[in-house]
Amino acid sequence: MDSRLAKLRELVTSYLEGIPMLISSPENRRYLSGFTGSAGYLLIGEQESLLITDFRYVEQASAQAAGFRVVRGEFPLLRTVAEVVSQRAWKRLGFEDEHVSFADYRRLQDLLPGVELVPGSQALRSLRQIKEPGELSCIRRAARMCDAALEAVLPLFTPGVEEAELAWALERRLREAGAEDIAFPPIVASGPRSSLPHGRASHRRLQRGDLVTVDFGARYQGYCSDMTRTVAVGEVSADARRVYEVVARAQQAGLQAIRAGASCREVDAAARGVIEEEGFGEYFGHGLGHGVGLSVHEGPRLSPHAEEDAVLQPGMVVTVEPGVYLPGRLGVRIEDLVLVTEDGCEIISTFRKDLLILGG
Ligand SMILES: [Mn+2]
Repeated sequence: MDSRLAKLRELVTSYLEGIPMLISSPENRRYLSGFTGSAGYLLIGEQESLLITDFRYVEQASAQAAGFRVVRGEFPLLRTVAEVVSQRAWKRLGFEDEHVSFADYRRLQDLLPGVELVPGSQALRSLRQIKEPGELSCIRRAARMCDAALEAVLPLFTPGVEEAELAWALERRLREAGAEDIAFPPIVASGPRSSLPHGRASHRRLQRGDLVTVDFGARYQGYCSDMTRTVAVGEVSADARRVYEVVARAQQAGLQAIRAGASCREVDAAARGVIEEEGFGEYFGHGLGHGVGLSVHEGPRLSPHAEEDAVLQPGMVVTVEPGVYLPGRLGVRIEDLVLVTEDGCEIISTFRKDLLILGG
């Protein structure tokens, strides 16, 4: 954790002029301290690192957060945070403005009348983007669980099976393979519902001629995986095949555009261009991808709206997931998890991407 704290201090020095930082989001808290409990704050100054948590977590925090002084706080924990800040006579305090609720912000203001609260989320944006080897092995492991789970449930893709049954079968396989949790509730969207980019599994039963989009992920030691495949139940229409072919080509173009130094906007444009040329541009209404780590959606994002100067760096893990969604008719999305390398990318998801015709 020492190198991570050093990275944080560097970010704080360059953006926040060295002021102490209050960390409240569970992902950053875990990333910086190793503490996995559900409640706690980190206070990181130039000289010391404190972890403030409540009775339930004091023992666990002391074991997990090497290098942190654990302070047992009382409810509400922000009162203890304020006491610590006051004792040190800090005049400014950075905080995660994109995570702290308005109510907690007001509470902090009340408890620390003379202290200037400085928004810090922007400064922390790049903190977790480049993955360390240990993080990568967790992500790879979570991704392998997805590959294996989908392979195992393929026989269930037959007419009459409910989307919800498929979702549960996937979830169960992930847990049996050692996932501590699912990364998010699986998306299983079949037939006309496949035009819903985030269609949660429903009680709709598969029918012959359906496209079925499944988007799911595992969590292993805090780290997420994320993969989407679209498969066919029996023969599908020529339109469906055409859309599948366009999305597959767009996905390939996106993968080929990825390398260290590539602009996040340009990678998105590489895939989007293929879809636009085929006349489906207006049916691809989301970004091409996003970073994945302790959070299933984190930076960097691959999107037309990415920061203009955002570029990929070796060690980033991102998804590449173009889609085309024709309302009320059909949808296709294909998503891989990839690791950015110096001269390209390594595709972490290994499940095949040709159109699978199942249950026929
Ligand atoms: Mn995704």
